Amino acid sequence: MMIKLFYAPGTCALAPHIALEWIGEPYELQKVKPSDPEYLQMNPLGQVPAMIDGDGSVMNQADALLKYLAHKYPNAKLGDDGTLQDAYELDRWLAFLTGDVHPAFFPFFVPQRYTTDGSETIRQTIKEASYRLIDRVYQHLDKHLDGKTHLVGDRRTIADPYAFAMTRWGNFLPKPLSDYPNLYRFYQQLYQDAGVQRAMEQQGID
Ligand SMILES: N[C@@H](CCC(=O)N[C@@H](CS)C(=O)NCC(=O)O)C(=O)O
Repeated sequence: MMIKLFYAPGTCALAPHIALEWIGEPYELQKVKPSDPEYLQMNPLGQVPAMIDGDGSVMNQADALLKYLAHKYPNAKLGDDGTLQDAYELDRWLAFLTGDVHPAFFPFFVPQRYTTDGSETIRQTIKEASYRLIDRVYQHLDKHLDGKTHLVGDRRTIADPYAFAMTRWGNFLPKPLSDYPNLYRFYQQLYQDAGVQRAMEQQGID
């Protein structure tokens, strides 16, 4: 039985989706609405991505799924290179994406969860605050990517599609992505990748 990935278009589920494309083994895709009662039964967190591998139980958390895929398919060489330093570098960037970049976007995508006041003005203020958080993490990524094509080492790893999915969200912000030249170049390079293109096409996004 093959791996099945549950996704919603354009979300962080794009990261494991691209990794699956790069791995090149057959997999199944299922589009879901995270708040759908049927999906909630399967994944009570009401979040995507989720994954099932064969008869196994439901798995979630984007970075854990990415690491699982890298470990399961070592020939795809998407994990660390076996050295302690590289393992640390990969973990550090996955942690930054999960713990800093992704949460910086939450108040932008779901401002209503950050206030008990339902007024439009407050929501707008919350979004403005998220722009500052996003700017901080994007600047950090931009600086790191100076002279680099990949996030970790000189090769593609699971950190790249994760960063790509979150850089793509930059297209929805008032500040243009091109204000972060290295991040923009990273985004454009990956955008042209065949696996990235296939995953985006399957999700119906660009
Ligand atoms: N910590 C989770 C976060 C996943 C997450 O928040 N996913 C978003 C899409 S990018 C989602 O499903 N949001 C739906 C919701 O929160 O209602 C992970 O890393 O997988």
